[in-house]
Amino acid sequence: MNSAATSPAASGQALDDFIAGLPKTELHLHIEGTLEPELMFALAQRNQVKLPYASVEALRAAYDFSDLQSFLDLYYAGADVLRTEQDFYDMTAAYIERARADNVRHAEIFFDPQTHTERGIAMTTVFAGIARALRDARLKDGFGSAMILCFLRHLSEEDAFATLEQALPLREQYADLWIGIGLDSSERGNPPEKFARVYGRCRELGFRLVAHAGEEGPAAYVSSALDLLKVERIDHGVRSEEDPALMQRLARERIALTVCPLSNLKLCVVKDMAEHNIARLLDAGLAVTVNSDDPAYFGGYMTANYQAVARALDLSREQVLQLARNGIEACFLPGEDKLALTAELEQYAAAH
Ligand code: ES4
Ligand code: ZN
Repeated sequence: MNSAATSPAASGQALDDFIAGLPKTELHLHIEGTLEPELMFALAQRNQVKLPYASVEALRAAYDFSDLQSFLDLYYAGADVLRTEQDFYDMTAAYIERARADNVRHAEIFFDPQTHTERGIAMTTVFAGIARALRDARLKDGFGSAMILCFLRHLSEEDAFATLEQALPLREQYADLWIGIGLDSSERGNPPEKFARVYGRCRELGFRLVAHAGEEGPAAYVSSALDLLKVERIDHGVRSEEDPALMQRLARERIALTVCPLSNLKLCVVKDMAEHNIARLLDAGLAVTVNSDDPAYFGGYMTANYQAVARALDLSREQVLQLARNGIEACFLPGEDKLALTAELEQYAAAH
C-alpha cells in the first residue's frame, strides 16, 4: 500500500465509495422536483408547451435561488410540462433509475396534486402515471416505494379538503402505495395550525402524517406540527435547534427529521455546507436522516447529499452509518421489512 492510501484525500475517497454503496432509504423527495431540464424540454416539445428558456443550459443557469419562494416559482412553472399519464410515468421512471444507481432500496415519494389539478389535469392522471412507474419498478427488482400526497400550504385549508375528497375515491386502487399525507410549499406565514382540521380528518382515515416545518419557518412550527397536526416525522426541521426543549423532545421521542443538505445550501437555509447543523443534531441524539428533496434543482441525488455533508463536516464512517440506520428506523415500512433492510445495511458495513 502506498502512502497516498492513508492521506486525507484517499480516506475521503474511501468514505465517498462507502457512501455510494450504502443501502439507502429516501424519505423526503418531491417527484416534481426530479424533473431534469432535459426531460422538461422533451415533455415541453411532446406537449407543445412553450418554456421561457432557450435551452437546457439556460434553464439550468436559472437555478440560482435566494430562498424557498424563488425556487418554488420555477418549480411550479416547470411542472406545467406534465400533462399526460405518460409524462408522470416518464418523470417517475427517470427518478427511479437515479435512485437505483445510488442504491436507494425504498423511497417514500411526495407528490403535489394541487399543482396539477389547478391546471386542469385530472387527479387520476397524476396517480396513475406515478403509480405505474413505481409498480413496474417493484416488479422489476423489488425497488420499494410509497406515495405521500402533499397539500400546498399557500392554498387554503378548504382547498386541501377538496383535494382530499378528490383523491379518496382512488384510495383502494392505490392502497399498496398511497400511505400518507404531507404539507409543503411556502412555509412562512402558513403555519401548521392552518391545516389542523384537515390533518385531523386524515388521521381518522388512517394515513401516516408528515409535514414540512422548520425549514425557513421557526422552531415553533415544528412544535405545532407535532402538537396540532400530530405528524410522525418532520420534513427538514433544521431550525428545531433554536428551541432546546424541542430538541430534547425530538431526541426523547425519536421523532425523525428528514434533512436535505443540498436543498438547504441551494435555498440559503445555510450559507456554507460546513455550517450545516446535521452533525450537531445527530450528536444530540436526534433521528436525523439524509434526503434529496428536489434533486433536479438542487444539484444532487442521495449519494451526492450524503457525500456533501460527509466531506464538509468531516463525518466519520460511523456517523454516516447512523444516518442510514435512522433512515430505516424512520421509514413507514412494516417492522419485518425494516429488520431486513437493517440486516442488509449491517452486512454491507461489515463487508466494507
Ligand atoms: C419544497 Cl424544499 C421545499 N420546501 C417546501 N416545499 C417544497 N415543495 C417542493 N420542494
Ligand atoms: Zn421538501
